[in-house]
Amino acid sequence: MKTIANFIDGRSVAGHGEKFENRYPATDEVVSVISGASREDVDAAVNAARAALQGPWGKMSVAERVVILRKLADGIQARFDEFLDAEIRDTGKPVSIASHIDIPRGAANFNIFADQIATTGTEAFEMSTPDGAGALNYVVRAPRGVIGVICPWNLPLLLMTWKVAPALACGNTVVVKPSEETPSTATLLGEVMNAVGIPNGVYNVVHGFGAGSTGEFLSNHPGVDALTFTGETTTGEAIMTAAARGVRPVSLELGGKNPAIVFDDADMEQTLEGLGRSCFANTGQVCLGTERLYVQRSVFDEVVERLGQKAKEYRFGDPFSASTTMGPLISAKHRSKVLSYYNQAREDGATVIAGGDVPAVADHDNGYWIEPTVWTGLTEDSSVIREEIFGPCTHVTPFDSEEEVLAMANDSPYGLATSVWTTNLSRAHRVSRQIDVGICWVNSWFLRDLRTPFGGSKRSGIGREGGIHSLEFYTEQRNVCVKL
Ligand code: NAD
Ligand code: 6OD
Repeated sequence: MKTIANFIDGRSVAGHGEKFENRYPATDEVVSVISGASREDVDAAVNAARAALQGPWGKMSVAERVVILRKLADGIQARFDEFLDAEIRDTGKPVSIASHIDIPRGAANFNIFADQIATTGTEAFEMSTPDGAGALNYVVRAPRGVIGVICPWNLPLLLMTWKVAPALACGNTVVVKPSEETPSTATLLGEVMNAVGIPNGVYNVVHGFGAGSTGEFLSNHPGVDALTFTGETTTGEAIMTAAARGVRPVSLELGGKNPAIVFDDADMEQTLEGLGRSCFANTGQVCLGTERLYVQRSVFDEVVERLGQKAKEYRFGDPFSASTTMGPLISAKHRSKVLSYYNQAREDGATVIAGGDVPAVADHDNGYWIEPTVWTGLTEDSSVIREEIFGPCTHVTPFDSEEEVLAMANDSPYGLATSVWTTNLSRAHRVSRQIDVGICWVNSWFLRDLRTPFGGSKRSGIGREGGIHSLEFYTEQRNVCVKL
């Protein structure tokens, strides 16, 4: 049995908090025991992170940090199979996904932010003064200090490094609280940090739960200078409340109930391929995934039929097998939540086009499996259409006009992402800017350029990360005014 400890000040440290087990979602077997961090352990991690700001890390030039970031990317690639194994055992996601998305992006995040910090300048303004001598204003970027990083379980390494890489690029130190469901890759990254010579205390990991536990200890810790969080909207509210104490900057990447819109002139092959991924990839556990699909009436039957067919083609099974295309959900608890919406859809009178149940999976009877599901026939006020389910399911609603579909797409408390499928270029531009979301993909989905601003509007978050936008969050800009 693997034991997982905290990573504090460059060392593996058994926690004094709650001990808990982690289960393999594909079989329900216990795969590791984690020693959670107590309040004192979190204290030690934050203190180590603060002390590291005063050590060699705080004196490094940008160029030196860039070299280290690139070594971190290489260090992940060098231990690719270990990261892959750890991520699959924690999440149950198929090897095809983890090897093409999670682990490569975990490494890429370090290279991207090495590029960003190496090439980003700051503003300068020449000004005139009454005596004619003039003055020069320029801006310097200072690290914010100790960053608290609180992460979810759906793309563990990817989403954690999405925040840790820019934080380190900017010269901060971090204390990471991974999800209790997925403690492994953050811990493994500690070994890579040591291997590439990152000074002790720059990267720390504390394990445990959220409210009343490690997450709360970290977000409330007065030694944390800024908080960055990805997870549910209600948790985001708690983190924001904690950040208010001490007036600390906070970045929130939260939940979604993302619409997709298919017009009758869409390229159907491309559209169905994209929708198959956006509705079902990672067993629907992607914050950007489509759970509300709006299809123009003349192609409604075709899209429903073909999407239903796609849902039925997924293959469940051993996540380590290349032929498995759908893994289990993260936990028994999460499956109960998703199933409650499957039941609600039936009670509300939905037509179940595909799925709707728990499949039997040979040799993996106890895994947290769920069928990819397509519904039609619900009214827009159904909780199935309004609330984030975070499972492999979508409801399809027909529409007649642009005006009507825009009203339905925007009628949500969330505003994370959308996709619009059409071959009419004018319509693509016209519609995409009218949807109140942070990201609109046209004829694609989850196509990421990491320099772009990433985040949500409404209850899907506050702030933007990515490229220069991450530097805005992870540094404080200071103006220097020099009288000439
Ligand atoms: P969650 O909010 O339950 O947990 C996220 C993290 O917060 C975990 O580490 C948890 O232990 C911690 N936490 C929970 N309560 C806390 C508290 N009171 N104080 C401090 N920490 C606390 O989310 P989850 O179930 O892990 O992830 C799924 C959710 O994340 C979905 O809503 C999904 O949409 C969202 N998500 C959003 C994005 C995005 O970029 N917008 C990306 C991925 C996931
Ligand atoms: O690609 C990213 O940078 C990102 N933050 C993806 C989020 C996916 C949500 O599940």
